[in-house]
Amino acid sequence: MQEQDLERGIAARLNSGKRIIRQAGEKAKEYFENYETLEVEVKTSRQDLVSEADREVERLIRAEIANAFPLDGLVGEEHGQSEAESDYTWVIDPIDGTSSFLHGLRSWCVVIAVLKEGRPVIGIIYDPMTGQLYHAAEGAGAFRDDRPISVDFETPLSGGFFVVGASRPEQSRHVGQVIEGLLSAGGIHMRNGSAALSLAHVAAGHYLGFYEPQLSSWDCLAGLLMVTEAGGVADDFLVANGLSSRGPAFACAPQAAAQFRALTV
Ligand code: 2AM
Ligand code: CA
Repeated sequence: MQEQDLERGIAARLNSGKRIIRQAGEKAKEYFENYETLEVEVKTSRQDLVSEADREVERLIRAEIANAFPLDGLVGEEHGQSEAESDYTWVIDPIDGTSSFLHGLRSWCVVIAVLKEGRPVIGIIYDPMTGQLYHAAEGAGAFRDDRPISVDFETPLSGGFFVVGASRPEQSRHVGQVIEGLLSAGGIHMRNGSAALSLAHVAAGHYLGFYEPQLSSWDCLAGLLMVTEAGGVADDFLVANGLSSRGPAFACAPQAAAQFRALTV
């Protein structure tokens, strides 16, 4: 299927989502330029941070969506959930990679996923520091700046770059074992602090795979769809977890998926 063949409701939300995410990204970038002046609050742990930037950028995204699609539902990391009166629900993370952002590192992004009748149909990830916009629509492929992207179909696990993320101390043993197995098998471990940006980079063929044992839906739904649409293998996060519960996220290029999966269980 081509993008021009998408059904009207999905095409309209993809167009608006791309406009809204750029606007949100520019606002977030203004905050980032003065990140040292932001007051940082600790949420569930010292690894789970938030600032005015996250809250205000989410407000902007919510206001734009409510204006364009007033009946759609909305779930966001910072301001909770509003129920849908249409078939569509938007799942947003104003800043994914907040820890990177608040430490002055450039690996963070804005994330939007859209569900239709509970199924992810759109994923949009915007990297304001490079101006690159990644998007995918169910059945229509994955794109960076409107040009098609695909996973790396060539590299075996050995020699490939893999992201293994972790944010909680109780996962340390498990994550240590996954990284040890990966390194022993000749894989290379990398991490940039943003699950969504990492998944976009799997979809674009930079990283071969991604695994994190506990993520929220807003961190990973857009990126998991993007990897699938780019020819990769990815978990169906919502089958195993609800929209508001945490769970594992796995995505990989097909030729390395079984071997990488075996290292994560
Ligand atoms: P965030 O920046 O939106 O919080 C990095 O390992 C990934 O984990 C990021 O996508 C980050 O999203 C997320 N993350 C950070 N703290 C977390 C926590 N306490 N629980 C679950 N995910 C978390
Ligand atoms: Ca966030």
